[in-house]
Amino acid sequence: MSSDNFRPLKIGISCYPTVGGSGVIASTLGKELAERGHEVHFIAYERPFRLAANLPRTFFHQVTINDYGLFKYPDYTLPLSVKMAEVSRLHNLDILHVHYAVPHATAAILARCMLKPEQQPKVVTTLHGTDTTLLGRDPNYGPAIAHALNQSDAVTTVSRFLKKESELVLGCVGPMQVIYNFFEPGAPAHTREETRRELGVNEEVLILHSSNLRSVKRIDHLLETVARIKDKASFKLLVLAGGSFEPFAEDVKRLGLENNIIVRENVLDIEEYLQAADLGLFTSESESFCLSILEAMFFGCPSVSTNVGGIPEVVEDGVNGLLVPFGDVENLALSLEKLIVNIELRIKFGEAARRHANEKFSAEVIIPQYEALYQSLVGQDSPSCRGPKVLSLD
Ligand code: GMT
Repeated sequence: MSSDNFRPLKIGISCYPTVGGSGVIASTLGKELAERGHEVHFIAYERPFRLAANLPRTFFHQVTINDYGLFKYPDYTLPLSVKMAEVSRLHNLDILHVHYAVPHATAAILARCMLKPEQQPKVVTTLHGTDTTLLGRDPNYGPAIAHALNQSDAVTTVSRFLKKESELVLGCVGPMQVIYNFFEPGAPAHTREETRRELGVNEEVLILHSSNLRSVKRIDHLLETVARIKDKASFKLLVLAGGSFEPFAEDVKRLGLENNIIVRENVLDIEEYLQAADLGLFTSESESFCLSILEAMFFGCPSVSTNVGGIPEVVEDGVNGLLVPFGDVENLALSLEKLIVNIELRIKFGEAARRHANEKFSAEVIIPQYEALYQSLVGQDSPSCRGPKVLSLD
């Protein structure tokens, strides 16, 4: 806001509002943009879970999905596109920034086609991961995703890995810019000691895993890894679950981990737990970035993780964390044991992790990259949907 040539923009943001990294990034981005003086309009079927109410210059527009009983599967893409067009027209949006291609990018392109040329916002699509690595490979989705990316005014990816992967999977879909994920930690309401007490943790090393527990996170490997730690009295594993942990209860029993595992489901105040953790553990088989690792780094908590996807762009192996080939549960456990017993090394990695996170992945570093992209698009022509074929909503 302080810069002389600052131009406030009107920005629409669409994302999945439930627990998940892409929704977290989209809502934090919106909040940060609003704090910098832009007007931000969220468009989704629910208020994004990490978006507080009554933030200045921030608005939420709910998409209503009607289940008329006519169809076997209710449709979200069409009401979403109509709401996007309506918000763009009523609020004069400069930018419509959609997070996770399916179905947001397709809906945005459709919305743009419903508007007169002078009402059309620039469409920015951010790819987050499985929208390319999984759905992009599905012949029932791939062509629609490629079309929406081609028609977007700009496409960003959250890592170099995801950019390469998207080019490989979707072919020539125009230039993509890497803009890394970021985190802006809030201040915890309790002290580290208070949170550890609440968790029942004393001298043990507190290992943290936070995820939506989907199959790609390989919770089977996570549990197998900690089961291989020889000194069971040396650690507790805290699972911050974006969903129910119940399906894994049997495995916990089978592996004799009942006294080692603490579960908290759908927590909103993650900072409380991040500050209490000593080590992170992530066993994913694929990950475009892994926001959870970054969140822990901001609290000086280094991770032991599988060396997959974009993770090596976040963690420097042997500097601020340890990377192990996917599936190697024995070496994951040995790496944990090394950092459990060697407190100095753990602290050294933790400090390096905090420094690296602040230097490379803070809001202060990343938000200006999005602002610069938006400003570069405003005033340019969009790929298509110009001319007389436009249907007016007036
Ligand atoms: O693609 C997914 O699995 C879901 C997606 C999400 O919406 O949380 O996660 C992806 O986006 C996050 C935020 O950019 C990344 O931190 C995750 O690594 C990524 N997940 C995968 O690539 C599996």
